[in-house]
Amino acid sequence: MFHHLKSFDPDIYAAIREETRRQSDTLEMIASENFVSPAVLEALGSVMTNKYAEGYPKARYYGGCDFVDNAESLARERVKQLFDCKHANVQPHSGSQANMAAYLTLAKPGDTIMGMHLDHGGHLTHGSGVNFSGRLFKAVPYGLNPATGRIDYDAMWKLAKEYKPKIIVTGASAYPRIIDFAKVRQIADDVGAYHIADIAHIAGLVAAGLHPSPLPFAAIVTSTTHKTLRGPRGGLILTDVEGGEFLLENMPKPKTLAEAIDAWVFPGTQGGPLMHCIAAKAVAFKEALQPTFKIYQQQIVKNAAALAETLMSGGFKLVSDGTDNHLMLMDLAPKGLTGKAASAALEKAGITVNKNMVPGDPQKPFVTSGVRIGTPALTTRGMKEAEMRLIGRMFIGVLNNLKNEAVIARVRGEVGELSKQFPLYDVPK
Ligand code: DSN
Repeated sequence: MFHHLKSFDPDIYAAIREETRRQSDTLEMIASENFVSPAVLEALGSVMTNKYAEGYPKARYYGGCDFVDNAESLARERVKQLFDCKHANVQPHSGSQANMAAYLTLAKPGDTIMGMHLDHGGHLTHGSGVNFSGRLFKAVPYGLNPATGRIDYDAMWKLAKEYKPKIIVTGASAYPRIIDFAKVRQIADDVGAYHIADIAHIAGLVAAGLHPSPLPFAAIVTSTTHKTLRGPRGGLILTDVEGGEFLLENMPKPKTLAEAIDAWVFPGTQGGPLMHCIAAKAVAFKEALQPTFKIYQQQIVKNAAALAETLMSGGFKLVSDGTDNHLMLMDLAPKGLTGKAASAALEKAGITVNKNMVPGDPQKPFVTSGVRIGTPALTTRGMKEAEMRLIGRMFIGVLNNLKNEAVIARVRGEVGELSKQFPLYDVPK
C-alpha cells in the first residue's frame, strides 16, 4: 500500500505514515472523531473521485454517470432505511454545508434563527457571529440552565415568543444530555417557527435507537457522517415531511420540501458532488445497518458512563454532573486549571482531547476552562468499561500533576501499552 506515493511524494507519504502511527499509538478521545473501516477507506480512495456528476441520480448534467448513480442511489436508500425516513440528500460536503442548505430552504437572509449558544455547547453554524449563520441571519442564542447544565426549555420558549424566529435549530457539539426534540417542536409550533435538528454528534445513537429520533418533530434533520455514525467526512440531510409549497427564486413552480432541499444543496449552495465520499457514505450506512452497529453504539454510551463516573469520583466536575450520550464536558475551573493547559499535558501523555468552553466561561476560546472528552473512537478499537476506568485514572494522574514530567511520562508509557492491546491500522513501512 502507498508504494506510488512513497516513491513520488515521500513528504506526503511520511505525513500519512506518521498520522497513521499517531492514531494507532495514542488514545483518540475527541468526541467528534472516529476510525472508519478499511472498506470505507477503499471507497474513499477509489476512482469515483474522478467523476463529475452535477445533478441527482438519473438527472445529471454530465454523461457517464451510470455507476455513480448506483452508488448515490444506494447511499440514499440505505440512509433512509437507517433513520426510517422518506427523503435523503447525501451530497452535502459537510455538516456546515448541510446546515446552510437547510436554513436557506426555510428562511431568507435577514430572518431570525435561534440556536444553542456556542459557549453552552452549540455549533458554529447554529448562529455564531463569526459564521455565515450569524452573518446572513439574525441569530438569537438559547442556552443552558446554569444550575443544572441542561438546556433551559422554558427560557428558550420565552425567547422564541419574544423574537419570533423563522427557525429553531437543535443539536450541539458539546452537550452530554438527551435533547427533547418533542418539546422544541411544541415551542416551534407555538411561535410559527420551523424546527431543524442537527444530529451530527448523536447520529449513530439515533440510528441505533439510543437517543430519540428528531424525525417526527423536525421539518429537516441534518448531520455529518463521520462522528458516531463512523463514515467518511461529509454531511447529509433528511426529511419526513411530504408535500410543501416552496417557491424558490428563478423556479417556475412551487416545490415540495424535499425538492426544495435538493435544489438548495445543488445548485443552491454546491456544485459537483464528491462521488468517492458518497460511495464511502453508502458503505458506512451498510455497516450501520448491521446488528453489530447497535452493540457498538450501546458500548459507546456504557463507556462514556464508566469514564464519567471515574472522573467524578476522582473529584472532577462535569457539566450537568454526568452524561447520557457519547461525550462529557469537564469543567476545570474549580481546580484552577485551563482547558489549554490540560489538553496540552494530556496530549503529551498520549491522550487527545480538545479544549472547550464551558457555560459562563470567563476564559477566551483559545484558552477555555474545559475539555470535551468522547468515547466513540476508542470504542471502535474494542475498549470497554474496564479500559475506561483505567483511562479515567490516567486523566486524574495527569490533571493533578500538570507540571510533573515524571507522571506524564509514566502515563505516556501506559497509553502505549494499552494502545498495543487494541491494534488499529497497520502503519505503512
Ligand atoms: N467541530 C466539530 C466538533 O468537534 O464537534 C463539529 O463540527
